[in-house]
Amino acid sequence: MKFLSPLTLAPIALGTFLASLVAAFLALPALSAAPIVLTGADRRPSISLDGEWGSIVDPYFSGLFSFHHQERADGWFLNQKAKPGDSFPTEYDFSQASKLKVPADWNTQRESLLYYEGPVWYERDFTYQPQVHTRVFLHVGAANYRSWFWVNGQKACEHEGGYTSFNCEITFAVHAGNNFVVAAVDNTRREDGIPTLETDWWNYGGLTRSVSLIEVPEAFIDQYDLHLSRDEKSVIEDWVHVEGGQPGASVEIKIPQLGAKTTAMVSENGRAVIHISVNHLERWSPETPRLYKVRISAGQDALDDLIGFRTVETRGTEILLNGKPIFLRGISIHAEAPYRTGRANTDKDAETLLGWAKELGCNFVRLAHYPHDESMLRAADRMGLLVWSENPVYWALQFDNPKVLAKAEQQLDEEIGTSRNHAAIILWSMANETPSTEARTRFIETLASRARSLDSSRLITAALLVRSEGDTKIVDDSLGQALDVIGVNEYIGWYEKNPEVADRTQWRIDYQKPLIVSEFGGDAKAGLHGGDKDRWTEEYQANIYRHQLGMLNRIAPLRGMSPWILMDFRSPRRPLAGIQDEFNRKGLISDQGQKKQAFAILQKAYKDKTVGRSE
Ligand code: GCB
Repeated sequence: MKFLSPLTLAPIALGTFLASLVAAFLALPALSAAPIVLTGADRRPSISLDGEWGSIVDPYFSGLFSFHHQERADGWFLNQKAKPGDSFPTEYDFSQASKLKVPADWNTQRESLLYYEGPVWYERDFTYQPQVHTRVFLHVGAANYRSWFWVNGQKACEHEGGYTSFNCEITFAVHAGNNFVVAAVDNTRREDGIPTLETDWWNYGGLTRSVSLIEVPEAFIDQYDLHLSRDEKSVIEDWVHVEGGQPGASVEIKIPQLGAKTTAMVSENGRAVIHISVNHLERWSPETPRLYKVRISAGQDALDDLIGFRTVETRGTEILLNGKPIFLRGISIHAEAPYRTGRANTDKDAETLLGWAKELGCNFVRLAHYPHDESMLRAADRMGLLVWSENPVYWALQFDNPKVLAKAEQQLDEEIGTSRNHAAIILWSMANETPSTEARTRFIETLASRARSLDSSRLITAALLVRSEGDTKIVDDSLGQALDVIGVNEYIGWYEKNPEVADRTQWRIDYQKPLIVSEFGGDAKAGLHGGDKDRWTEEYQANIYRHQLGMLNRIAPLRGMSPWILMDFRSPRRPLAGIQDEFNRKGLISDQGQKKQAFAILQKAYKDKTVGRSE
């Protein structure tokens, strides 16, 4: 993310139209060292900017670019109001423009925007009272895909990546009284984007997650990582980073329910190393999703998080949760809102989706194909569902483009930085179904080692493609070397042959590592019935599940599965009229909540534990 250094802009007089113009001219921001990640942002007091925003659909991006495509100094971010006698026409007016709700995608809010891909402007007024010795950030839960933010006409930041939160510092731009924020959000798919041009989900655009203002003191807790040590029994470790913290300043951690407390010192790099011995800790697990209140304080700053403590590691082909082998009875989930469609983003959406996963007998969910929102992760922590968290490195990116790698690294940093304290997350997935090329392998190996250096307490995975020789499926993608857990997607019985072929399929896996079948399945329209051989019927889909379950039990290192998918989701790749109607219908549940026959089949296998070993 690019953002303006407050120092660069401090001398510019605030508030006046002229100042805004100057600022806009100077606007090409100095790149600052590292973007601020606010871990536990949802646990801080904030001023919500959710609600109705003025909006202008701008397919030619005329609000930002002149007729010769130069960046305008008088763009719509100035939020001008025409005055009598003006010597120029003002061709936009946010106060009269139609409204869009935030948080929400624009596609499902306005019929004319269902297929829209391009820029949309948003504007909202807010009153504010700056406090001394306080920094203020515009916290954006997610804006798909690129976004630009201005406050009172001054550029605050630009961001790329549609599924992670980010923070724009606006301390330099706000003043007492009435203020306004203008955002431009552009969901145009890009060849050099992550994801890239091709996906199999709807390209929901807009401010799809909440927007708020977060105030912090000059020195503040920006990131922390607190987890149970794998090496030392009953020790919670790792660090708290204090942005602007002086070396020698102290950080305090308290876990009242454990009677635990420690003080640590901030070192030169802003981090305080944490090491707390705890007694009688109840470890977080799907059966006992125990969360503890953890109070973190540093100088003037403090916040309470709710954290569960558990370990996860591998031993040979086992996955060990709290030292014990576990089988991951999972399901894949898109962030598609149940019943109403569109981007899921509320606690209720999360509880409905994860409630269905629990009803299915799951202890695990694969949150595909991008980082899901904080509500989902909090709900997984509370409900006891282990999570595979995934970045949008999906299909064929420009793996040989260093700029694309930099974007993937930035998105990974944001994903891990914001969600590293969720006990539910056990796996960081680096990619889904990427082509096996050297450039791809190098690219994803770089991401995997970055993920490990950011967080060594979790496991690294990716969903790989498999190849076939006759009736044998071979897992030998060289990317497997960089992974702790191998994920594989296969569609026997749907894209490939018929469901019965699973009965004679053998598997050759060239890695001595745990394996998760991260996708299998087939489409069925809820309520459409026929015989086992009639595609698109519930019976056909159920038959795929029956045969797949038998086959999966013959894969020796199988330690988990997350069939594709819990609920039908919108996808423009799926136009078959009367059946798909632009929904991927591989859900066990329709987008309107109707359970298909395959739901009961998987549920029975999970509840009776007839699939999977090592538990
Ligand atoms: C896949 C992809 C997933 C698709 C699914 C399908 O292999 O990973 O994103 O939606 O297949 O339905 O074809």
